[in-house]
Amino acid sequence: MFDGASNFAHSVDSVFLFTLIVSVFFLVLITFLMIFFVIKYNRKRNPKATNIEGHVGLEILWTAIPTVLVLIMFWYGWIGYKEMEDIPDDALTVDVTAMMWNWKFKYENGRETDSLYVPVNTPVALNLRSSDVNHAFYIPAFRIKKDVYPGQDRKIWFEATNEGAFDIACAEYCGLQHSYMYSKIFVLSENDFNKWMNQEEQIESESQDDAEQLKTPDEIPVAGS
Ligand SMILES: [Cu+2]
Repeated sequence: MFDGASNFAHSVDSVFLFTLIVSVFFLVLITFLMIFFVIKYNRKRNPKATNIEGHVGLEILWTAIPTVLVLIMFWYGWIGYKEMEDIPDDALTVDVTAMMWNWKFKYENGRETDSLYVPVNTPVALNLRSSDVNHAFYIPAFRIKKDVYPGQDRKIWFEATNEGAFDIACAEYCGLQHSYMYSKIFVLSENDFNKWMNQEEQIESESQDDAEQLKTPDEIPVAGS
């Protein structure tokens, strides 16, 4: 579960884990107290009802503790959010276009691909736009997600910390084939990335081979049939 591969993974996972632990703790505590009091104050043991007045100390305590806990959740969530909004000036920029039902990536040198290629340990900024309906750009392993709307440019950034291939998904229902709107992000070493960028023609033909291979009938997912 905690195998994130970007600079945001640690902070997002920490807030998630903290929230989960607090929630489970109170779920168990409150369930236990409920059952305990139902048994303790049942009709057989307490045939005559009594009116219990409040307890100021207790009320302050059970107001103060949850308030502090949610403020801690808010604070760390806010710090993480600020970091995500604060795009480094030297980031490599890629234009991302969402459409029914795939993603297009356009690099600074004009090159276009269906999968996203980025160098490891380098800040990458994505300009997100949609050419039709609402989508959401989502890389689960990087813990980043942002809605993409037509007519509005939005930005997101990350720094990949591990080389490898990770899923890109659309996280906003955008029509019949929404569930097939997957792509891949390939995180390469800086050297490999530069080679990839400069060896345009060779890679283009490679990716054409890939595309042709994918077109064998049994590899095409059949939608809704
Ligand atoms: Cu979509």
